[in-house]
Amino acid sequence: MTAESALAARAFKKVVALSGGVGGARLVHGLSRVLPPEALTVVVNTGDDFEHWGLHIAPDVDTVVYTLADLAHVERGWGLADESFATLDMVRRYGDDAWFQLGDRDLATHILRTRDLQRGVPLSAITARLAKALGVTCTVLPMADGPCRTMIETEADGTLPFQTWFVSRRTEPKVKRVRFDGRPEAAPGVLDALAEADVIVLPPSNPYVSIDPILSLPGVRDAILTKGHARIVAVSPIVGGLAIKGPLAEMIPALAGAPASAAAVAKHYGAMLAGMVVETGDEAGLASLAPLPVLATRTVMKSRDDSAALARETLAFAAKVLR
Ligand code: FO1
Repeated sequence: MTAESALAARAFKKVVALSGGVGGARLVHGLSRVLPPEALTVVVNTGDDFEHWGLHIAPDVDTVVYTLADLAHVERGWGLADESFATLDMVRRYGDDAWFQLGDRDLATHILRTRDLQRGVPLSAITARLAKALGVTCTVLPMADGPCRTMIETEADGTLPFQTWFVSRRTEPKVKRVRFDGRPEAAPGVLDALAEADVIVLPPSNPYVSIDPILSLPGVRDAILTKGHARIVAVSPIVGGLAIKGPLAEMIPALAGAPASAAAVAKHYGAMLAGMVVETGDEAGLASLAPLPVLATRTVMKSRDDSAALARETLAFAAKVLR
């Protein structure tokens, strides 16, 4: 750690990260290694949540919690590392729906979450209990306790629930529009954390289906603008015109009418941005958005050390631009 980045980590008493699944979880893991637990709050997208086999699945919440607990399957990007699929095999034997792969150990999470939801416990309280049991020490908040479902309006196949489009249809139907069904209140703690944050980090998550659901909740944009100056530092999920994982590179031309680039992502967030972290080589396109401060560095996170290095650099950059 350079003296500068160590100082930056200490400069911030309150850091909030908004996160989707794998890309978000990786940077959040890095932030959790650089910041003391009381300084980090992660607000996680629940637009991907859905019911499957009668269970409430919260894929991004689980990806973030498993990653923070060092239990995640790193290459796959979802589920647990030490996993088996005997239940899924049996479901297949019955000739039933096996398009969404729930692992045997992962099922424990969904069973307990569903049981407690049926008893009236809010998703945020359930998440806090499960995360604590797995040894997670920072605060992980699902964005809302009530449903806000990401729906994908496609060119040729009508409107599909997110997981149907993403997993069952492999993101093949071309996207025309993304909408969110439901506008619940933000979960307890979300608006206060955002209003009080010294810096809000947007990790390399998909803006349309991972971050926008969070921004769509009542009061979230106002909480982000509370201090009267931009406090968001975003890490670009587009590297060299491609998405590291997922369908974002095809979604940007379809939804923004522009080639996939870090600049297109920066434009999407607009005036909320205080700075943008991009892969070295991608900074050229951002010149047109000057005076937006840009840090060009290595953003691809292949290891936990990469995640921690990017977290440190992002915080050091944020300390400079928010000074
Ligand atoms: N993604 C897939 O592509 N195929 C799957 O079978 C699958 C199962 C799965 C089970 C639990 C879980 O928490 C996530 C799972 N995911 C799967 C990932 C998930 O659908 C998406 O990656 C996120 O919703 C997007 O962030």
